[in-house]
Order: sequence, then C-alpha cells, then structure tokens
Amino acid sequence: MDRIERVDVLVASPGRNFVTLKVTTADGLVGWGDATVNGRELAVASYLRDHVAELLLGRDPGRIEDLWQYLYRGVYWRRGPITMAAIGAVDMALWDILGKRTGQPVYQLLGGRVREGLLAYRHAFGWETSELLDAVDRQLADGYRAVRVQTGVPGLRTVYGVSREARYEPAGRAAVPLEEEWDSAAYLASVPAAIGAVREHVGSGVRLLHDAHHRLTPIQAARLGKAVEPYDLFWLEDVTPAEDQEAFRLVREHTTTPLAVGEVFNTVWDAQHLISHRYIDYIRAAVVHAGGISHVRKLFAFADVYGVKAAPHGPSDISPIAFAASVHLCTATHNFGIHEYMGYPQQVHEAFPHAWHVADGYLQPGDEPGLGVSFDESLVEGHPYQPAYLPVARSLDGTLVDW
Ligand code: KDG
Ligand code: MG
Repeated sequence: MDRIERVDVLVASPGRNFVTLKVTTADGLVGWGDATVNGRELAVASYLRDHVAELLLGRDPGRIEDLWQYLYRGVYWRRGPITMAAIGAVDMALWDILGKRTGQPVYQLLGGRVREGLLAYRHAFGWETSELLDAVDRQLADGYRAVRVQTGVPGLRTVYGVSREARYEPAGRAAVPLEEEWDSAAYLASVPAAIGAVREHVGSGVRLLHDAHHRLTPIQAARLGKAVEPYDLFWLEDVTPAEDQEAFRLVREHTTTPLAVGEVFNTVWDAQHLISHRYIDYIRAAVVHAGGISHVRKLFAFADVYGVKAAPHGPSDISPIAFAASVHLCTATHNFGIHEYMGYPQQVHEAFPHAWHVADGYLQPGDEPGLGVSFDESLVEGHPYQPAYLPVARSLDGTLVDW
C-alpha cells in the first residue's frame, strides 16, 4: 500500500490568485488539486495547511471515499465554501493519483466516455448591442455553438460581467472590492431587447444563455423568463438567490424558459429541494466548490433521477486543475448538459500545463493518466498572492444588492 508522504499548499498569482494542493506519495506519485475560492483564497489555504494537511499524512491515497467522509463527517463544523473547496482539492488530487497509479485517465475510472465531447459555452459581452453582436460573432468564428450574452444597461455606468476591455477578469486587484451600480428596473426594461437582437442576428441554430447573477426577486425573475421566451434561451442563470429554494417555484410556474442555478452551491443538500421539485433544468455546481469529483458525482446522479442536467461552472477563477476534473467527470456523466468555458489568459495556460482542450466547440479531457494537468511550482516564488475581489453592487439609492 502506498502512503501520502507530503502535502503542499501553493498560493500563487500568475495573472490571478490560485490555491493549488500538491499531494505526494511515498511511491513518488503526485496528485494535483485546486482549492481556489475567489476573494477568500487565504482562508482556504489556511484551512488546508493548518487543519487538513496533517490529517492526510501516512494515509492510503487509494481510499478516496473514506478520506472524503473523514474530512466531511469527521468534522463538527462542516459544509460551506471554504471547507468544501478544501475537501474538493484533496478529492481531485486523490483521483489524480489513482489515475497515475493505474495508468488511466480519470474519466475511464469513473465509468468511461458516454459522449464524444462536451458542448462548451463561451462568454460574449458588449456595452452596446452592436458590440455584443460582434463579440458573439467572434465566438462563433472560433467554432463555438453556445454563447452567454451580457450587455450594458442604459443609465448604469457599470454592469458586472460587461467590460469595456476585450477580456474581463471578474476579480479586480484591490485591497477592498470596487463598488458597482445596479438597477433591476432598468435592467428588466432593456435586457430582453438585447437578447432578442442577438437571436435575430444568429438565427435559430446557436444556443444563447444569460446570467442574472442572483440580482432579481422571484417575481422579477418570472417576468424576465416570460419576456425572453420568444428568443429560445438555452437557459436563464441565477435569476434569484437560491438560499430560499422554494422561491424558484414561483419563477417556474410562470415561464418555460429553462433555469440554471448552483455555481455557489457546496453540497447536494443545497440543491435537494430545487432538484427533487424539478424547479430547475440545470445544476451548475463546480467540482472545486462542492467537495470534489466524489461529491459532485453524487449530486449529478441525484439530479439525473429528476431529469435535471449537469452544467458545471467554468469561470477563470476555477483553475485549470479543477477544470480538468470537471471535464473528466462530465465525460463520464450521462445527464451532462453543457460546460461553461470562460477561457484563461495564456499565462494561466502556461502555469497549469493541461491535456484537456477544445476541438470544434467541444471540450475533450485528453488521454493522459490521472487528470492530465500540473502546476509550474516555480511561479510561487515570483508571483505572490495579491488581494483581489469581485465588485460589490449597490442599487441607485445605495442599498447593497445580492451577489
Ligand atoms: O467568482 C465569481 C465568478 O466566477 C462569476 O462571475 C462567474 O457567474 C459566473 C459565471 O457564470 O461564470
Ligand atoms: Mg454565473
């Protein structure tokens, strides 16, 4: 039996902050995990260094499920993004080690390929509709068939997810979060027409998605869902905060626009009511933030029972390691729907060499043993953590609005 010999927590900022877990075994196998929690990177690094690393030393890395249960059920204070990202990083590192030990890519260990590729969606944004149409065209020209469309709101100087630059990074480097404006009434008055313009521009074959970032009340969300029905959205995402899972019933009862939620969920229980009542169509939980491959696999299997599809979160703040884990899991998941691929700057691709890739708008896991991804540790030295936060939004009277 092999044993875990070393656990390193590597915090580095090659363009943006990432928390990477490196698990080394006595046989010299290395497993990589991602524990990045955007804006709370040091908290999860401390959780791993100060409370988890010691627990892993000497243990059999092949007992993936038992170690998951040990780190989850064996701790009185459980759940939440920090705990679950820490467990998620350990879990993906152990699957990586198992793959390397057996010479198999992780998707083979999870039951093997159930499709030839994962439909990926990209982001397109434009302050004006004409800029948005150009951005959509660029994604289609790159071979993608699904695009998330976000646009400016007349009267607001800033809108989350809509940059005036060609690319945007959600977290801005600053000691405290920037403050943006928000006005749900202005948004509701303008966004359906922008989505309609995109649909008219691209015709019927392209999948269009839109993200409301939890900003609406349930009745506003219901109204938006009805308003965009003629434009055949693939989904409307995060229309209202899901702490109150029953709130989605109201949205569901009023619109046939498909609903997606869950990128901030950490366990299957966060989505239990939503899924078992069939209030949503897509569950967005990420391998890193919801306890790793082992737990998200259960969540997706639970969703499958109710006809809900898996559609993982894939922004730039999830490192290419967790992205690899997600691509492997979805390659072997029957009820997969679509995968977000926000994309990374070249610097991040180089920091995390990876076998996963995109071909013709579809994600492929590659065939290297394990997760097929690693991290260039030499970057830790010259690229230290830099405080960076998502912006905070306030409505026009100064009231803080939901993320
Ligand atoms: O950390 C927050 C980002 O990941 C968030 O902006 C991404 O809403 C998001 C999405 O759908 O990718
Ligand atoms: Mg989102």
